[in-house]
Amino acid sequence: MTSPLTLEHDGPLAVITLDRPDVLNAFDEALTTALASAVTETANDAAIRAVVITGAGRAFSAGQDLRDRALMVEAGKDLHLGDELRRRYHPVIAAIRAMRKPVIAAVNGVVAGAGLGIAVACDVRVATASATFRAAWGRVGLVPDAGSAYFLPRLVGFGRAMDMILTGEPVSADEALRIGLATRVWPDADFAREWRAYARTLAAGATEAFALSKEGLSASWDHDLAGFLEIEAGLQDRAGRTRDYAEGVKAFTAKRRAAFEGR
Ligand code: T3D
Repeated sequence: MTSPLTLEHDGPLAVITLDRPDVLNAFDEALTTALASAVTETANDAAIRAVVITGAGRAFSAGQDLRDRALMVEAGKDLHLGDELRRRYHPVIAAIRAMRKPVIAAVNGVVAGAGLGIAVACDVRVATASATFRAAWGRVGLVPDAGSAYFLPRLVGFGRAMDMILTGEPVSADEALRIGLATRVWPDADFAREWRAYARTLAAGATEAFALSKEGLSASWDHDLAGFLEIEAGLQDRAGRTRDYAEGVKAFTAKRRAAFEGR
């Protein structure tokens, strides 16, 4: 059986490409299993210092494979979608958030449903100019899932997130950039080159400081200012003891570019 995704190593960068282009990279059982395993593998590989998730063809992902679900509905199966989420999607979301290296969603086309959930769980989203972001759940009678009701309002605000969810209308890449859903948009012809250059730069960065930064930003959601400032002090303590900090200050005084090892 062919794999529903590819995992490429480009030096310290790992590129996970969802690869079911005929169905816009919709998630069936095999794809969610393969994605969970690719995310875990890259998380555990110390040589990997940044991870890109993207899609083959004209979509990032159209979310859950609805053909699978239609077959189950037609067969009169008792559906337990909560269990499906717990078993197949939640481990992927948790692993992306726990990943101690930047995870970049390179949104190469349409992204919808649980595909949007995966994209908004990533640390940053970069998009091709023709990409569209769709909170498609309402149109099939579901609620936002794969963590999207958690991350989407934090990225774009409650009202904008609700508008996307209630209407299901596509949000263009330019609009996504304007509202903070994407942070960079490049023309379609340049997209593959640009996201790779961007991701390689992140992969050559101060990886441990990036991990601590991710920890700090995530913790800021759950603490008051006093509690958070204490967390910040602890994180900076740890960053200040890394080899990269020593290299960073030496490079600064020598007026040269720092050569970070990621630790
Ligand atoms: O476990 C659980 O069930 C948990 C629940 C998870 C939540 C979800 O993710 S629910 C699914 C949410 N996603 C959607 O509702 C999106 C469904 N797709 C669309 O609305 C449209 O395909 C798009 C707007 C994304 C793109 O439209 P368009 O016109 O560019 O392409 P298309 O012709 O609709 O799609 C191309 C092919 O991909 C087509 O197959 P065909 O006719 O060429 O053989 C289409 O059926 C297939 N496809 C698209 N999305 C899905 C899909 N096949 C299976 N599942 C899909 N989600």
